[in-house]
Amino acid sequence: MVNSKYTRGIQAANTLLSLRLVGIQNQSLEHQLTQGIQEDMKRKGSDLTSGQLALIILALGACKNTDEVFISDAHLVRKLEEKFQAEIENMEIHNGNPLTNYYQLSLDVLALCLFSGDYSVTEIVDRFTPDNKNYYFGGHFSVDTGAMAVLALTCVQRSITSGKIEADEKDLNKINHYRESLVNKTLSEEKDGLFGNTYSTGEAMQALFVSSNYFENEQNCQKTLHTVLRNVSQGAFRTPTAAAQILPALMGKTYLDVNKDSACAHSPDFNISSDDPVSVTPTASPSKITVNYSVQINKTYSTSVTVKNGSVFLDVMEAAQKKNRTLFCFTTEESSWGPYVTSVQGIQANNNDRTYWELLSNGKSLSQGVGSYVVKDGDNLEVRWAKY
Ligand code: CBY
Repeated sequence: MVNSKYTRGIQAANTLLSLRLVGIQNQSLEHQLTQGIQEDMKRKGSDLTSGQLALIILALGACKNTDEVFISDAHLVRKLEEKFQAEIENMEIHNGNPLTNYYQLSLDVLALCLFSGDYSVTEIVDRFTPDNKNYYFGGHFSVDTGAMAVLALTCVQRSITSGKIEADEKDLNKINHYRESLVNKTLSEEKDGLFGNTYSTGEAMQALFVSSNYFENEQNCQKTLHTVLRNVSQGAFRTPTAAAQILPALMGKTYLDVNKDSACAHSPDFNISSDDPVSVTPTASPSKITVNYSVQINKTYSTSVTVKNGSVFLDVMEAAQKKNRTLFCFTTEESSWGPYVTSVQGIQANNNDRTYWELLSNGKSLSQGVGSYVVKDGDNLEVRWAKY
């Protein structure tokens, strides 16, 4: 994160939030990241999604610093209230589907809650019931989404109990019940110490810190730490966003610590090592590899391409596109996790219809995007027109 060149866009917000929460003090980097965020805001204007704006507020407002002036001068909280409202309106028109997703709606509620924005508790009680379809992708519970909702609901619950906002006893009870239910769903996704997969575990840990006693058990704690640290050494958290999303949990912090009155943490002993993680690419392997690539809509269109060893999924898509533009053309959009495939053969993913292009290898859905998944010789790669 510290050495990364990604000091712009939403990656910068993720990074800044994480560094501030764990108390890594590096003024020139913080300055660079703040600048990057502000430039991105200017460039995108009102095109920022609600969750992106929420993340920016959390990052800029984290741990008592001078960027707070910018938050109020630029009326960021009021703008977020409007974007949150637009999400709700979209759900009303489009069969309960928000403009973005529930991970972002949860970030919205969290930021509004922590930065004294206006939101309706009744609205939240209506929208965040644990059986809401937006917690599920393809019928499967999204741990990232559930965890972010637990953090948001915990903040709201604390605001009610401390008297910061008013609410019915009934609503408070419901919120507590939702938290409990979402925590149980998260716990039931535990495997080998991870919750969901490698990349949702950091957020699940945060949710469990604030809403369960799971990690008070030393064995549970050791198991999760052991697996996460093994993944770290295998390079799983090489991308800045992946690193930013696991670090707070490893340091025992949560996004709810963002508006503690004092600076969040002082970690003078924090040792920033600039060593590269162990390389995962085997050394003695051919310099070129061949993989199968197919696009599945109703029909399957297949080809075979040869790429350099160490190539990622995106390189394969580009090679296939070069061979046959009609069948294999595609477009991408930048996301904090790298490129996101928005269309193939001109067919566009659409949140209102819950459609997207799913990535698979050998029939298994991937847990990394096209810019990170390193392909192996003989892989059967597929992009499939799917519903979530
Ligand atoms: N962030 C967001 O808005 C994204 C929220 C998130 C829950 C996110 C995972 C979690 C996170 N920490 O950010 C999410 N993914 C969502 C909501 C979605 C849906 C996007 C559409 C929408 N309604 O907003 C959707 C379509 C279900 C989806 N993710 C698809 C995919 C696939 C992308 C393929 C493509 N077309 O490019 C893919 C690759 C799964 C697949 N096999 O097809 C995918 N997601 C993955 C792997 C991931 C993980 C990325 C991990 C990594 N190392 O790259 C993820 C962390 C994330 C990003 N998705 Co989605 C989940 C995980 O595996 N733990 C807020 C914003 C401000 O930044």
